[in-house]
Amino acid sequence: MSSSSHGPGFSIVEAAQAIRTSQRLVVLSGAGVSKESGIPTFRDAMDGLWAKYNPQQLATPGGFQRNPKLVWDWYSYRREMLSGVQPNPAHFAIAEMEQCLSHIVIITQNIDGLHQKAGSTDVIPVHGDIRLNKCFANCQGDPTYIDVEALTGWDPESGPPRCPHCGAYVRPAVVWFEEMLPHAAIERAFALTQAADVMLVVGTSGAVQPVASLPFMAQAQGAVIIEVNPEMTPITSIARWHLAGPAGEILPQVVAAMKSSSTHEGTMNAS
Ligand code: BV8
Repeated sequence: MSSSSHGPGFSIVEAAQAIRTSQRLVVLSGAGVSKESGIPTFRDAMDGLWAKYNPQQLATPGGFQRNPKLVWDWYSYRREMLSGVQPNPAHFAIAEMEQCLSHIVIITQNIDGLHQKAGSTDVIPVHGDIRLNKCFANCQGDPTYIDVEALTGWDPESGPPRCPHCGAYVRPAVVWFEEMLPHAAIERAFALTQAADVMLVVGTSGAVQPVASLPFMAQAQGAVIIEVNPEMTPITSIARWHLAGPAGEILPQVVAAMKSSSTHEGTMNAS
């Protein structure tokens, strides 16, 4: 086990080797993986216009019911910020890992869809997707997605539209605080965590439950934890390697090391 004088090791080559030889790799990502795409993290999003509100007031069912237009406008503001945003090298590096590994799954807390946009094919968005909307009452089943572009006679300035089926408010298809996570998504995330041999944790402060428990559940059943984050977090203490730096710089180096060692191994086997 490599560990520098101050706890977990910083060894891109060793971490890359652990990922390359993994059998059941799970990636867990948070807002930090999208930071270098220019998306403020969940708490940053409170800059400027929204500085006076607490996100945990806005991102709750009660907050929406108390002031549907305010919350709808906050999501419209965040959607506008997202409209021109592209995946960054961190997303692309994670997508590229699929070329070396057949069994990589990404559990993401992010609602921006950038892992999918970067080409990752097995992504579990456990907190939903800001690009989608649904009926607040889920009147046709959970979730009842609503295409607001197809709604006629709705003035976006007036706040959220009404569900064409039942008349309840339409809302962003994201998971708010005090809401259960989508059952199938979180069940699969728990099952993959229990089976993982390596968990790569990228850009999360580990503050929000139940997702924040996943690295600890993985480690408890024997998985090797690798953390990529410029800061230390509660997860750092259980990480075999804490690769301290921006994911957009670190992860391309990890993928390069994975490729060079597999090429090297291939050459060795060939000789
Ligand atoms: C639930 C979608 C059951 C919406 C989000 C009291 C104690 C403990 C728990 C609770 C409690 N009271 C309530 C709870 C449960 C609550 C919770 O955990 N609260 C916390 C705040 C205490 N959780 C819930 O309510 C969940 N549901 O538990 O259901 C239940 C039912 C009824 C009643 C109670 C419980 C639902 C949680 C989902 C909330 N929805 N998002 C939206 O976005 O609008 S959460 C949102 O915030 C994100 O999705 C994400 O999950 C979270 C932010 O976390 P991160 O992604 O980690 O981002 P953060 O900004 O914190 O950190 C960024 C990291 O990146 C940092 O570490 C930084 O260093 C790093 N970084 C920066 N730059 C880079 C980088 N890393 C790499 N590269 C870089 N360049």
